[in-house]
Amino acid sequence: MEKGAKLIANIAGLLIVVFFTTILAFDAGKYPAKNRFGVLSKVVSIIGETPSAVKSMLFELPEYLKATQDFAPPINLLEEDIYALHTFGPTNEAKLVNLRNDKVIKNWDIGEHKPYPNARYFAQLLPDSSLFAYVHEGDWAGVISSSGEVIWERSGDLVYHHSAEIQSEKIWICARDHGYLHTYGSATLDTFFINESKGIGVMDEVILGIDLETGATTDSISMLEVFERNELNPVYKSYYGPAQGDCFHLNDIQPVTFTDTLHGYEKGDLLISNRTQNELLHLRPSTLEILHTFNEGLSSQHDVDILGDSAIICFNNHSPSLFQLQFNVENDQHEGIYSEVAAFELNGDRKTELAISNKMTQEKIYTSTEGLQEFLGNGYVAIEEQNEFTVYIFKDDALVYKNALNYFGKTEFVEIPNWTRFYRP
Ligand SMILES: [Ca+2]
Repeated sequence: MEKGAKLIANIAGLLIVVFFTTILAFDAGKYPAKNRFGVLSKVVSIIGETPSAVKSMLFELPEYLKATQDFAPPINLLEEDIYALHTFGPTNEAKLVNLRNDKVIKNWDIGEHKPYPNARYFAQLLPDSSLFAYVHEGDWAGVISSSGEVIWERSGDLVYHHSAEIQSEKIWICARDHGYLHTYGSATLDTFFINESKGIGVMDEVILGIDLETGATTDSISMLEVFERNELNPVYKSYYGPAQGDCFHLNDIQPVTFTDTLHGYEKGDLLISNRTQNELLHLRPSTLEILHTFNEGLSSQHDVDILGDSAIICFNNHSPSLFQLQFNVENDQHEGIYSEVAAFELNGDRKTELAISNKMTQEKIYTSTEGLQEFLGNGYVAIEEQNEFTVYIFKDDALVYKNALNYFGKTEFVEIPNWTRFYRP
């Protein structure tokens, strides 16, 4: 091959590799970590080290942006201030905004910690107006003060993902370690034994507690250990089978805020959203005992919350299959199944449908990944429909806000929401 032709072939090859590694990076929010995809990982690593100016040329239109013109005109009938903490953006910022009037209340610079160019950040506002933040599927987490000072940060330990929930001085976060991530997605995962049955390669997950003041680990609970302690086999139990080793896939860890001896709940127990198993677990961290399970009608659920002290609720995505991509709700294949807020009694029985679920069906709200609900009091409920880039707020079951978020300076685009936190000031 002539030199010129060879050069063109090499450039074309590189572009193809860039294309596919980028696609892999966006697959369900999982990124190609070091060695995860061998040679491909090395290329991604090199791209990750290129100057930001070059990256901005390569990723001018990241997949986590959509054109504003593709959205219907927003609805905003809010009569009260509702704040949203919005985190994703090419500028690595978190912004607390007042949705009623679009006013930016506060801004934090999170810094560049993304493992791939369009990675999403997650943030939680702390009581002293500082910000806990981490990068989804990356290894950085930290607390940034209200004045922008980094109070603490940690990296290189575990990979953090999905939600994190505050329990007074600590925060619970879904995590996994680098070792498992190296082989995740591969056909040759490590084999090990659990409950004296041979598993087929299971990626462990960690229920991680972090001290919000210092960043130190307070709790590190292995899901494999939890399953072993309760004589459960994650592969056998998984609706999807081995699911490429992703047999748990934690989506949310919600601390129990009340004690109810009649139903066996103690303050400090945890509710675990265990996606691949399509169930919620009521776990006592001190004994690793699973006290209740909640699973009727659940499919790929995400955010689990407690409503008052008598109902367990969760955002039930109703995704028809584990790796099903988002598809148009108007498509015949969709069969009229939408996401909902599923509610359970404390003993695990399914409760009567909540009014909000009927509203979600009316609005045809459906997201195959992520998704959350927030009951804000005074009749307000916020819903995040991540795959459609849309945030809804209902007031006494009437839709009073529907919009895509754009606070990063490019009005032609809206950004994907990522566990947007909502507050009523
Ligand atoms: Ca939650």
